[in-house]
Amino acid sequence: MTLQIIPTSPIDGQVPGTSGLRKKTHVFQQPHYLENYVQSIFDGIGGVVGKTLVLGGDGRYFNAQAAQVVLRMASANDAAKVIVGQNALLSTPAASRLIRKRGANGGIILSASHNPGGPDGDFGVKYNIANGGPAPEPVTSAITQAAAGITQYCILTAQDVDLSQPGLQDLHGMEVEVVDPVADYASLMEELFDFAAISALFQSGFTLRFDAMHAVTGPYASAILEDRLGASPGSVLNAVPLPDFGKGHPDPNPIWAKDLMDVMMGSDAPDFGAASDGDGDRNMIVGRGCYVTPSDSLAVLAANATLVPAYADGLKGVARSMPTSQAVDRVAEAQGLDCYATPTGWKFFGNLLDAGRATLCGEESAGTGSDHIREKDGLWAVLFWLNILAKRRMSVAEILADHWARFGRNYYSRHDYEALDTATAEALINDLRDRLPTLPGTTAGPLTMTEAEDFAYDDPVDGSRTTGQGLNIRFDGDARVMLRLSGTGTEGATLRVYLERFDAEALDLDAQAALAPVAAATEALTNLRARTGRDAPDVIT
Ligand code: VG1
Ligand code: CO
Repeated sequence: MTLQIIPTSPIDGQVPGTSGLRKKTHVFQQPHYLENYVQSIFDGIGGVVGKTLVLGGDGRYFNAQAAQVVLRMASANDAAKVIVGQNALLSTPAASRLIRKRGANGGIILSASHNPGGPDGDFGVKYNIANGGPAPEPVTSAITQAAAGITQYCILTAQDVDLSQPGLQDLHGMEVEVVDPVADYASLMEELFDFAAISALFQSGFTLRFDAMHAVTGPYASAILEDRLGASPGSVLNAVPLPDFGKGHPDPNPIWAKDLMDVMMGSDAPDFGAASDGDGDRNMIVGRGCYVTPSDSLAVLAANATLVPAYADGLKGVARSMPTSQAVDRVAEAQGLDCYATPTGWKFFGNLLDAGRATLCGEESAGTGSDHIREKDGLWAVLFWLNILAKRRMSVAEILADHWARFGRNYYSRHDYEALDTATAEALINDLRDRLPTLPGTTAGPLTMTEAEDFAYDDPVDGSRTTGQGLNIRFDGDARVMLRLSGTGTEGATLRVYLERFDAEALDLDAQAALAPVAAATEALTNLRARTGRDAPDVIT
């Protein structure tokens, strides 16, 4: 084994987005690319001398090789220890849990989350801090700066570390501890939820289908839902993580989890369906004949939280990303809870959770979580729903109908325009931003605008300000649209258009029909079709 110091120079585009650095796999496989970025993480956090890190990934193509590079670099940079998931696997929530439980200084998660994997797919690297959560803005800025000025990296020449069995090993003076990726996470879930009640629900004949989408959640879902809780064998589908996710798109929404949706809308659907994404932090919830939007799911969890042992004493507060529907705000108002609206990305919830200001957090993009860790958590959301169903003994559809009857319904949908020409998409946003001050009081299509803001967030805990987080336009009649560009895509620009309208009386409309006036107003406001040359969104969720 020899220690090498390799001269290098900065590589364009090594700037983390909404959730880590995400690029095409072949970009990450270029000489020095991964090494430059890993060294920049180490340099950006003030070095790793004597530190303990957690390491794992979602099992996608290049995961295993990249994990070996991180280990050799951590050792060469004098880290004391790396705790790594067996076979270099860890779901994002399990990594967050492990960082917290072991008091590690941070962790590296190898994942491009819901983006497809494989040689032609995407790869990614995320850094999480000691609270278990995604690196906040000051840390990602320091990493970006380090990447922009990098001159060398340190790496060991060594054989691959055997990650196939749990146990301790030495890598040139650094301890490598291989751990079962599921055990700690599963025991945390058992502490939070009423496993006895959920087991009894399954014993009563309740049926479930969980689609792991060939991604990292499979082993977790099989161990918890089938082995511990007694869901019938075969309830967890696509449970073996594959490097290319079975050529699928591991994004749990009605489009990409269509197989599950078809089953759930069919005549002999099980009682409950769920899916998770590449790295296990997202969730989709669907009842028999009844899809639950992530925004509604967050509101339902908040309204029913005291049925779960961990939240039996009530919530400290709730938080949602700004584009997420305001359904949870109504629950918070009814319960006298503080409700925060943050920019998109889980990193903005960390301070609220650490400060004990919020217990539940959620994003419209199928992310829900709580203060049990510092990441969104797909399987946790599924268990939360199962706990509610076990206690209330109603169907998903009945729970939703009951919720809307109490709180009214926030019709909600997101329209994505993918792989747009970057200049076109940026110009569309910039033009609209320039016009914001003139909009209130004027009309757009069928609606009158009441407010228009370029969303900026003042963190109530550390006082930091984050600007340019999306254009938020409110209309008469309790409706709004928000527009922003994605920070996780790897091809051109993805424009996200978030549509919302509240209705206290008409609770059973088709969501797209209910939102048609908001969509028409958005088209009138942006001239989106002509500008992008697109007749319709690529993905509607
Ligand atoms: C998207 C979602 C955002 C989520 C992020 C990471 O970001 O909109 O809510 O936090 O992905 O999720 P963007 O910038 O593309 O809109 V994950 O599960 O992909 O790490
Ligand atoms: Co994810």
